[in-house]
Amino acid sequence: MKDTKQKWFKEAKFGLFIHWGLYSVLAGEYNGRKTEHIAEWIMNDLDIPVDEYEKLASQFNPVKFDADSIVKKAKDWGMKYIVFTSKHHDGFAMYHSQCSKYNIVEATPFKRDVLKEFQLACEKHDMRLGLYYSQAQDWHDPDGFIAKKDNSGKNYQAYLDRKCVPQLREILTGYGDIALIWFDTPMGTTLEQSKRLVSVVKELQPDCIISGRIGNGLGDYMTTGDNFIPSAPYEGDWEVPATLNDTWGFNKDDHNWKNPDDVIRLLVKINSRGGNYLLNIGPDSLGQVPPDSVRILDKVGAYVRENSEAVFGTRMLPPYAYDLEWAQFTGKPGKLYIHVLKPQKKELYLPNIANRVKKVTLLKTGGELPFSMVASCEGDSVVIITLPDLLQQRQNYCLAIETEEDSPLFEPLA
Ligand code: H79
Repeated sequence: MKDTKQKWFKEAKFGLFIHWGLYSVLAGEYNGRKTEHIAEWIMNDLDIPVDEYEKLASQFNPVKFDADSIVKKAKDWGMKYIVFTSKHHDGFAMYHSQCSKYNIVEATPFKRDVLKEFQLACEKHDMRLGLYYSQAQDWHDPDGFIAKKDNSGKNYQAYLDRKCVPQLREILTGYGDIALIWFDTPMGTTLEQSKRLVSVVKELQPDCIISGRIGNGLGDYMTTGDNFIPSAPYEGDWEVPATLNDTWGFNKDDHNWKNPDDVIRLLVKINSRGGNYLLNIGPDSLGQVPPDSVRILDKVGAYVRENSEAVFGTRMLPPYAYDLEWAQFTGKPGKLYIHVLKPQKKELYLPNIANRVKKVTLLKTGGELPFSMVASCEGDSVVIITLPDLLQQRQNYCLAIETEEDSPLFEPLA
């Protein structure tokens, strides 16, 4: 079982992933060819030569970028941490690196250290900042790994010594407290090499936690597969990285946006199973967050804000906790929250609740709802909650149940 030993991560439940880099300039299309896949992979997918891809830097001038407004939005959406791509697989540093000129300050007309701007905005808005860093794949450095290519001639150790470790030191010493390092795709990283990366991180920032994708089982918490939502709970600390459409980096042609109602359901589903939801935005070449992402997250954020007690700080519910078509459940000791996600009629029936219910309230207002506990024909106890007129046929609201016992337990459903 993974344990970050960091209370903030256990309680966070909702974070913002930001994928932003040179690939955002291409927005899914290079020389009239479109990628069919995740847009930040375009260099690899369309076999763009290094010297061609490098030229994107001279076109990268995101004058609309405003770290403060993005961090403020994340705060409004109820998110507790941000993870920003300091260097993705393409090898381009989104901060002022001293050990590679291939960085946003030295290689672009923009010349601004956007990581520094994120740091200051996060400090101002009391937001934790984590950094994605691609430790094994680097399509720019001759010794970085490249997925789907022949890597036999690579001296990965030389890459670690020359670029990866020095850059890790930079991001861990120049940008304040870093909440976590989000390593990804370990590829050929050996156990010794993973251990070295852990020691570099912990030596510089002992409280900085390390994602599961450092490889060799060393991470402080478990990261599920991209967009993988487990149906059963996991013990310990874990997180689902997820997209709002089908790409991480900006793709102008990807309009396959998730429905905000589905995103709300996914959030509370992950929370009920004990996990955090790290939800992605991919700003465009000007630094603007896609309006559809804002539209979706505004709606999700309104739900989270109104019902933050039923999201933030919730614990894993037992594996047999309800997973109903119309509702998801989250819980804390002595509290059970029913997220009502589909319109319901006058009465809600909750069978098989083992605990004795003390009180039912509408979480948003604190207003009490009448309820009764009766024995079903099968002999279990059923809680019947009467919905006021105002809630009937509504959806996306949350009811809080106070129970007598210390934790919200269910009997297994038959
Ligand atoms: O940063 C995001 C992704 O770029 C990264 N992880 C998330 C958080 C990631 N790295 N690897 N992968 C995701 C999976 C790679 C899938 C691939 Fe493909 C399938 C790579 C090669 C085949 C898709 C299809 C991308 C290129 C072709």
